[in-house]
Amino acid sequence: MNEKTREKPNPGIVVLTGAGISRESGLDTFRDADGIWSRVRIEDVATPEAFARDPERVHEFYNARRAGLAAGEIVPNAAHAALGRLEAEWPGGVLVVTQNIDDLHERAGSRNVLHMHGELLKVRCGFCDAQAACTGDLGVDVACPECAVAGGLRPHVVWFGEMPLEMERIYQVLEGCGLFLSIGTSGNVWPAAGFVAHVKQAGGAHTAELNLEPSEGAVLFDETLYGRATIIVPAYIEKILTAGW
Ligand code: BJW
Repeated sequence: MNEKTREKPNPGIVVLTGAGISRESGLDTFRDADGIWSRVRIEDVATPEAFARDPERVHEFYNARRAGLAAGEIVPNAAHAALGRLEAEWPGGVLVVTQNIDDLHERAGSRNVLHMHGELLKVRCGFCDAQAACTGDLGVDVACPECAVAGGLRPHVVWFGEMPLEMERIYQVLEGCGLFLSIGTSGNVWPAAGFVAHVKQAGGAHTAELNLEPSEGAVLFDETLYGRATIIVPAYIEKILTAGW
């Protein structure tokens, strides 16, 4: 533990996660060779323009992913469990800011989770802005459970060109944390890719990247650890809980 953390014994921990943490649970990443963007084009499924042009195509893409997640074949892995343990045992605050739209952090016991790119098991109505849980298929003929109008429901996810969720709160916790961990993200997508620089600018926290390989912003981290999330994350969390950083 460095001088800064000794002065402040129970600082908060912010953990940014990306698709790599869920890879060993059976969910595809986006930019790896076998990733989602190797099979479908971003412009066809992950922009508001794509949804306006061909909503059925976009629904089909998310319906398939939702069905997999809701069927229960996909379960949290040891990396998700380690973050649940960190929150339960660390004497300060722990916040998971995830880019993932799956619910594996919650299922592994994390309670403080912000889904900055939304949640696959929720829908949002474009007419009345209501949100609702959703485990089934969406289509253009499905009516909103709140306003009863059909045709306005969309997956509650953040597409390219849209504002990620909870940004004000995220920047606030980044500025006050003692440790910033980035796990399983390639650092290609903004604003998440800029979090490590933001933390450093704010001045205090130790920063660590845990990933299969160096991310785009790897050189910005104080510490880097490369390997499979199910191996390196539990080991790193064990170290934090016993000896700090
Ligand atoms: C393992 C592993 C194992 C594998 N163990 N690790 C030009 C320059 C800069 C920015 C822009 C630009 N033009 C446009 C922008 C902005 C744009 C952007 O970033 N574009 C870039 C592509 C250039 N961003 C946006 O539009 C965002 N909105 C925005 O910026 O609003 C304005 C704003 C500005 C400032 C403040 C606030 C607001 C919105 C982004 C929306 C992203 N949406 C998606 C899809 C929706 C959800 C879904 O369908 O699931 O979110 S895209 C996709 O990428 C998904 C992910 O959350 C996101 C990040 O991907 P992630 O998680 O990093 O996955 P991968 O696949 O990239 O990486 C996986 C990593 O895991 C790899 O490194 C592997 O090695 C590793 N790995 N197996 C450990 N077993």
